Amino acid sequence: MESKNVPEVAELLEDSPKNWGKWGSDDEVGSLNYLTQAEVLRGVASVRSGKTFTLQIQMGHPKGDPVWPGRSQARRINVMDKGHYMCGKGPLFPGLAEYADDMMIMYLQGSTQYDALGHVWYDDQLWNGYDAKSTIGGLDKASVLPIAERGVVGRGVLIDMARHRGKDVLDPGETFTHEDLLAAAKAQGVSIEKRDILVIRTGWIGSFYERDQAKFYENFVEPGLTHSRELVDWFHKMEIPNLVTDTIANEVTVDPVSGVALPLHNALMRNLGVTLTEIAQLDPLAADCAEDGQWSFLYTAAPLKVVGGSGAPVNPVVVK
Ligand code: UVW
Repeated sequence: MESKNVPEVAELLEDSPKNWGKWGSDDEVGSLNYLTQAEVLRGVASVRSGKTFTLQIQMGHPKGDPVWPGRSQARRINVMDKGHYMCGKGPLFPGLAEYADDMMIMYLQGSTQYDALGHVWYDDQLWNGYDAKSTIGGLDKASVLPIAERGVVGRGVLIDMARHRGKDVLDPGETFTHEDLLAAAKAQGVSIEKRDILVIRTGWIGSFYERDQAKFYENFVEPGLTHSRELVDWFHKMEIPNLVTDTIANEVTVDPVSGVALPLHNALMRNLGVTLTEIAQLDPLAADCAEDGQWSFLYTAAPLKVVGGSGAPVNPVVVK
């Protein structure tokens, strides 16, 4: 992805704002600190009907699972089932109860997931200034564990960019900005409020199951937010704690202006401590929001407690 004219991410983000030190020199959850008890209650106050939605994609879907190119899909392996008993290999318990057992091999970013704040960095420093060497052999600092221990609860707001543009799914590489989000919110009749968990639908992950897989990964570039200083300042000013999207990487894969890959992972996650949630399934939630006109809700999530993990799977639950 590198080319002679592409600046280094450090150069692109030279004056970009940082929240390092804001919550202490040992902080590992960043902008989740904005989700105080008052924010939890603001989320609870948005509940109207009691309808619930889960946002994880299926693991081991018959059509495959969408993953970042180069990662392999999660593999579930049966290690015990009726077949073992049928050929005399099942353990004989007193009372003769039988059981099934299985294991899974997967990338921790290989399903709907939270990125640890230390997942991506530049200039040898992670979130809060931690040394990038602390990632060697497992993340000693800013792993997914503190996010998992804390949990994420607040008011979520869904912005349906695909619907706003009159499409089922945005095009590969199609970009949008915070101004577009605000225009879509206005059209939906909802406001993006300070400290909202920002959930953005592009239709991309849902389309994975309808497309030929080779085509999905061909010249891989997703639709998504694109970097600008104004956008980063907006996230900073709005104190957005968590960005959730139905794409694999939360932003347009390669920024079309600078040519830098994944600049928002650095500008938002490394520098501001915004947690990123990727590969969410948002189509059923979006369809319901379009029907009842309610685009805000209580959002709750807690990734798995993986010690030293650079990310972990999650099944967020939304209550409307
Ligand atoms: C990469 O690590 C490249 O992306 P993601 O944050 O989507 O897992």
